[in-house]
Amino acid sequence: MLLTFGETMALFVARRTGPLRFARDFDLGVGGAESNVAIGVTRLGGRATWIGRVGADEFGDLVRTTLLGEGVETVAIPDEEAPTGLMIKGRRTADLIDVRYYRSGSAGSRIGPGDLDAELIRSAKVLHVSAITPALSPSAREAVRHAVALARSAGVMVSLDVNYRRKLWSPSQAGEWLRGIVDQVDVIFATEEEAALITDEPEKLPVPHVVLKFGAKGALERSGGVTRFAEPYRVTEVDPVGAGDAFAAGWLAEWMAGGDADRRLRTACAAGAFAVTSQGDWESLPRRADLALLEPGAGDVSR
Ligand code: KDG
Repeated sequence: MLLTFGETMALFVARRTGPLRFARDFDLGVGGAESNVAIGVTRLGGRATWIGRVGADEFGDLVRTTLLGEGVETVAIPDEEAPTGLMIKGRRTADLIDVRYYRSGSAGSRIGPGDLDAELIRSAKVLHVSAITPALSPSAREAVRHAVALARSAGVMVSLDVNYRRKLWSPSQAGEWLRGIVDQVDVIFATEEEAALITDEPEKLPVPHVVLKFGAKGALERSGGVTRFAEPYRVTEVDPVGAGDAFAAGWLAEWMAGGDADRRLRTACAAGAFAVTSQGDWESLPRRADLALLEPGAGDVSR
C-alpha cells in the first residue's frame, strides 16, 4: 500500500479563456498533488491511502466522496474550525494556465503529526510526500518530518516529489527545506528547475533513485549508478496540470508491483502523457489496459 497525505482542495475550472473575473461558468472537482498520486496508483491496480484534513462543509464531503469513489482508502478528517481550501484554475490565454489558491488557514493546511496514524505509516510499502505540504504551515511541515522519520525507522520506502509552488514559498525557503530532507528519501521526482533548488549537480543527489522529468522531452532515472532515459509519448496537450503527479504515480505503481527501471519509467511517462490529455488534474489518468493505447500501432480509433 502507498500512504500519502496532504491538502486536497475543491477545484473550480473556468470554462472560458480570459481574465477570471469574466468567467461565467466553472466545472467543479477536486485537486491535490498527493491525492492525485493516490488516484493514479489506484487506477494502475495498486492500493493507496490518503490522509488529510478537510472542512466540515460541502467541499470537504466532495473531497471525501471523490477519493472514495476512485477507490482510494481515504482518511478525510473533518475540521470544524476551518474550511476546505479552494483552487481556481482558468486560462488567461489559450497557452497560459492561471492557478489561484484560496488555502491560507484552510483545513488542509492545519494537518499535523497527530493526524497521522503511526501504524498505517509503518505498514505501508511506500510513504509519498510532496514539498507542497511543508509550505502550508508549521504543523504541516512537522507532519512531513514526523512521517518521514517514522517511515525510515520502519524501513518503508520514502518518496518525495518536489512539486515547487512559487505562490506558497520562495526558492530559497524551498531549497533550504529540501536540502534538510533529501538524504532521508529513497526516490525523488523533480524537474530540472526543481532539482536546481537543491543543488547545481543533481546527478550527485544523495538519493538511491533520482528521477528527473523533462516534460515533453521524456525523463531519466539514475539508480545504483546507472542512468536510463525514457522517450516521451506524443499526445495533444489540453491541460498540463497534474502531469507530474501522474508521472510519480506511474513510477511508484510499477515500483510496488516489482517492475524494473525501464518499466517504471515507461509507465511514468505514459501516465504523465495521459494526464495532459484532458481538463482536470487527474480524471484522464490511465488504467492498466489504457497504457497500450499510447503504444505505436495502437491506432486512433478504439472500438
Ligand atoms: O500537480 C497538480 C496539483 O498541483 C494540484 O492538483 C493541486 O496540490 C495542488 C497544489 O498545491 O498545487
